Amino acid sequence: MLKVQVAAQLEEIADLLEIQSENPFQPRAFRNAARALEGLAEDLEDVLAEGRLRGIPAIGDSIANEISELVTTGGSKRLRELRASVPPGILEMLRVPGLGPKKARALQKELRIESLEALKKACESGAVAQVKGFGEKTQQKILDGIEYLSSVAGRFRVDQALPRALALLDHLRQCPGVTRAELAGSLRRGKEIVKDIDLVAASADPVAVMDHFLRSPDVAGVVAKGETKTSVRLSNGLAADLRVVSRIEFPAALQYFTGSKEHNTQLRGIAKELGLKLNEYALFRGEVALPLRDEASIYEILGLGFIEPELREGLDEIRLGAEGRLPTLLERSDIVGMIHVHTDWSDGAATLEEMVEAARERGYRYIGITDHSQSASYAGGLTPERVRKQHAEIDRLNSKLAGFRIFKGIESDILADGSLDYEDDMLDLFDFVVASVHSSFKMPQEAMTARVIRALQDPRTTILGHPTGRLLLSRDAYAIDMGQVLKAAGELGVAVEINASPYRLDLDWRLGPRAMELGVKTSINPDAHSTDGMDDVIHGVKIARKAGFSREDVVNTLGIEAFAKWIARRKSG
Ligand code: DGT
Ligand code: CA
Ligand code: ZN
Repeated sequence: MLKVQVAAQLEEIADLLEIQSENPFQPRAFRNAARALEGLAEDLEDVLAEGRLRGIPAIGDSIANEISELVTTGGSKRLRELRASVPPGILEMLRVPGLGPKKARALQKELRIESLEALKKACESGAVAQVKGFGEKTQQKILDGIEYLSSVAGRFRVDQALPRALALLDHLRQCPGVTRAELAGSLRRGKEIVKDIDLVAASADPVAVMDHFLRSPDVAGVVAKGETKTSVRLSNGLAADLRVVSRIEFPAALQYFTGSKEHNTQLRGIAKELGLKLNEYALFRGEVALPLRDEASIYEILGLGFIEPELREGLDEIRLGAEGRLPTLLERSDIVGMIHVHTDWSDGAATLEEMVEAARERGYRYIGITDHSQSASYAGGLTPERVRKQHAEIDRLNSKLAGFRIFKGIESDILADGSLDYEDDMLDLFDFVVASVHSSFKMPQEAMTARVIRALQDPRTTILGHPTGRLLLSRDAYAIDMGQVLKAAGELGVAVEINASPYRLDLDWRLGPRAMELGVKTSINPDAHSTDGMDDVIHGVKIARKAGFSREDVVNTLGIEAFAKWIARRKSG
């Protein structure tokens, strides 16, 4: 069983416990254990086999037993009992943004509400507002949440899908008859939200491959099983489709099932113009299938160079390909600086030293520490005094480090009037400033746009953080005119981050071409709140590639000295 699955089951136990009882300690212990598992770098099976589970600080004896039962049997007695004692509708209610187990328990107790439908009715009749601790505002929030839930139903963030997809792929590649297996669909294209997982495999024995696929540990149910296509449902509700084709058909099938549909339609048009025919099996001239070495051969034959999967959205990639003007996309290895990192000086989980060490281990050459600024009291924002202390600590560490540098940054709140969150002489102490909106989200668009642009005009602002404030599948962007913001950023020389957290992925890739046209640079920032959070950079790189960014467009590809010069340039100008 996968780490993420075990973690999810521990979270479910925590939810169920919290619905059942007011004692906060047990649920918290399960949640901490879930987080510890997610952060585990090694294989869970190995850790378990070597009896090292109890050595993990957040995992006590009883939870360790629970975990080993989950891993070895795929379930646990505790979980089954809890599930049986809590109506399933209540668990479903927890998916409503802002409705936690505590509120769900109160609603069950006071109004006997045990399902989403009942909850919706009770909100509409005004009954929820009457419950102690709820009120009109909460009732409206719940109603909005229910509506949002139905609008995002059946969609998953990339972090909910990618690890499972890679595990399936791994499993498939272990099947003896499989010669090739790849990810296709929206996940291969690097979309931030996906509907399902698509896989394509090549084998002479599709039936054996299908059977092997069904034995993947994450498969919870079979939706359809055929000779060439099998659809399953995974333990988190996500669907996965596997197509098995012959080795000869594989390149065309991979191309077809990678999509997008719009891209494919345009590509077929190009083929037609050349007197060829493209479908999911082959590229034909007349009745003859042209020999294809791999997927890239298709694009070559069609005279398009190679169009990277991330660009295949049916925008202008085919025209660019035909004109030989496709960008050389950013690569993961181009990113050498780890920018936008929180430590336990504010709301991060790890110490400054641990974050520095983690960045070094991952091969980065510098790190930009950005804890929260003083107004962010909810996140342990730094008072001026704490800033000075942190800087002394950074100086101390920097003096010990060779070939690696810590830059002194801050994630400064953009206050409601657009000013930054410290006096100017304080701001001057930082090497760079990431300016972000964390409050007063509900401004009219014009006011929000002016507020953010005012922050960009401060010469101390280096990077605009998560520019629209969206949380994927849970909170919409605030009203803001990104066209104007990008224009200002381009003129002022402020970079706009691609926040690489899979919950954000903000700047949206769809704005990439516009940003580049306006001369806006970006920075791929994990917004890491733990050492593992640094690995979110991979999601940011995919989005940057979708946006069409090249290495030159991204500031944290610069070496130490060049980056230092880049961040200093506005202040001195
Ligand atoms: P998703 O699943 O909504 O996140 O997005 P996709 O792009 O993965 O869509 P999906 O899973 O329905 O189909 C995978 C690919 O298969 C799609 O990108 C292109 C290809 N495909 C599926 N149906 C059609 C179709 O009706 N026409 C064409 N041209 N291609 C299709
Ligand atoms: Ca798909
Ligand atoms: Zn932030």
